[in-house]
Amino acid sequence: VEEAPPEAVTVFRSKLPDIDIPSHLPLHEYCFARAAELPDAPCLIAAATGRTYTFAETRLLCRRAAAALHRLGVGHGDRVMVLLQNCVEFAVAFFAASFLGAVTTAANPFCTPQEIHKQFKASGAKLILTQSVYVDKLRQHEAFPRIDACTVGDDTLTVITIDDDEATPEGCLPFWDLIADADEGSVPEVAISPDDPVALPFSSGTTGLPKGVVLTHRSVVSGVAQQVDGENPNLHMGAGDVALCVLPLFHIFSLNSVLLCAVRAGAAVALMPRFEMGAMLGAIERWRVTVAAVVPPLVLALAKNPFVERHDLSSIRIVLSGAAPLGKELEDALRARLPQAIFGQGYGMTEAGPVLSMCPAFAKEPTPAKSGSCGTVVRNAELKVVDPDTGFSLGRNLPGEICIRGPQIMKGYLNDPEATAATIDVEGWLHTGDIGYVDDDDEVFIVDRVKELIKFKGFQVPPAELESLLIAHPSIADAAVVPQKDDVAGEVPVAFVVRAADSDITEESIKEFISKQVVFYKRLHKVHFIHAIPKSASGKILRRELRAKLAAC
Ligand code: 4UU
Repeated sequence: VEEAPPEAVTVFRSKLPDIDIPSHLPLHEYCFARAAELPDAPCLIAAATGRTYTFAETRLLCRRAAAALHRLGVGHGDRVMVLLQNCVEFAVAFFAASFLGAVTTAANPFCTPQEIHKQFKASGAKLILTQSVYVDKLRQHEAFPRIDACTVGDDTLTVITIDDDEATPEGCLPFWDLIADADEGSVPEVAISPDDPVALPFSSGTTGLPKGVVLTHRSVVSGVAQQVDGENPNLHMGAGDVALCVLPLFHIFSLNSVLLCAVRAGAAVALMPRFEMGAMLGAIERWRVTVAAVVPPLVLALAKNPFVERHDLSSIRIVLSGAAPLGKELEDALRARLPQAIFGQGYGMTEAGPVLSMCPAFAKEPTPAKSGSCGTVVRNAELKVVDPDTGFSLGRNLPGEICIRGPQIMKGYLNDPEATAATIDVEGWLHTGDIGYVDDDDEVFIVDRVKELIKFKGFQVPPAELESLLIAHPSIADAAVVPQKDDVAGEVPVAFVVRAADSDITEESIKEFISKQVVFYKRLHKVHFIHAIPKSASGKILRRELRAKLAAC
């Protein structure tokens, strides 16, 4: 892509002044900076049981977990895999790894053994923290190393389980026993550079298979600071606030904008292992949740579900929706139902740090945002909109590809300089693959997505992953997967398949073939048989043509 001459670039910036970001600090130090002032304030709340850990207790737990991991051989630069639903142990392990200069890669525990193994292998993790019910997945797949409770670093796999002692599967180590035995004084002094990685979420970005997204201490500290730091924070949270943590922590939205932002701001985090309407409404009421991060299907539930009327949700003052487009009607319906709350959107991307823009009405000194807008660009960052064909910068109200630059963006993709260079250009701009514009009031509107990514309820479904599974089937000659609009999920993946010569494979058997190999949200909703997949001269799938075909049928 050719770059526009610098003088022709329209750069959009936040109206909020830039702030000093203490990006020299390691993430754990930055997040727990207020723990000393608020030792007895609640930090982590297990919403189902009510078990609460204060800031002092949480920090101590994290230090103990770091000591335990250190004793097992986890050190600077090592990768720890977390395979858990939201729980106290997830948060503790994340910070524990940070204390050691180690890196957390979290995956959805509902993923299939083969999906988990791919991430495990690509990340180079030597230790997995999980729950006993998921240990079988690690045994089912022959490619995982043998589970053995020895120190990390050799060719066996160390698995820690969070269940009660008696439930610990053979060969695994019980998390809480390790904590009980650990001495927080034995955490080594680790010299952590701001450029050291701390988190390794997986994302397919604009094209291809899921890749490890290298997020450094500097990028995560900057990303959190852009939201909750400064005299007039963009996302105003503090002591006394309770943030609802129902979105999965293995996804960057919840990890960053809920857990890390809340801890940094001195707010409590109410952890729920999964989304279940009754339990969520009960938790909001019981813990007097003030800040709720949600995805569009949850907005739909809150706006339409009759149970909502039976609960006192008056404590909510902020509802932040993100991870997928939200219709204006739904937004207005939720506003009518929760009139006391400020409702708005954040626009994020795993690689972008993650927040590009955030509703300005969430700020300490709020300014209004329009229905349907994704808010304004975060401070200490630059946003531009470029013509996807020419790369030239566009002015206001003109839709184009959104690009972002700043200290919060990823360092790059793990072991993939080519994919990194295709996403972050030589001038440091990260290309999102989203089409949007900035209006006269600096508000960002997302109107389309030019990248391959499909989003099912905000979950990533990378078409390339499904296509590679499909073409591995002997009865399939070629395949392409594209999104189809869906009222509940936003989008669902559907496949176009070219049968192999003489094959009469059915739609049902293809769907089943895929379901066995992937987590529920990547399942195919429809298979269309065609004679050839439309491709460009260079062999790229013409996805736009296929999407148009879908829209027509
Ligand atoms: C239309 O979805 C995310 C991160 C979301 C996020 C994070 C912190 C939202 C608010 C917040 O505070 O990351 P990924 O990597 O899973 O998916 C990124 C893609 C975007 O490129 C865009 O296509 O998800 C889509 N997306 C949205 N689309 C994300 N947010 C929005 C949005 N409207 N508000």
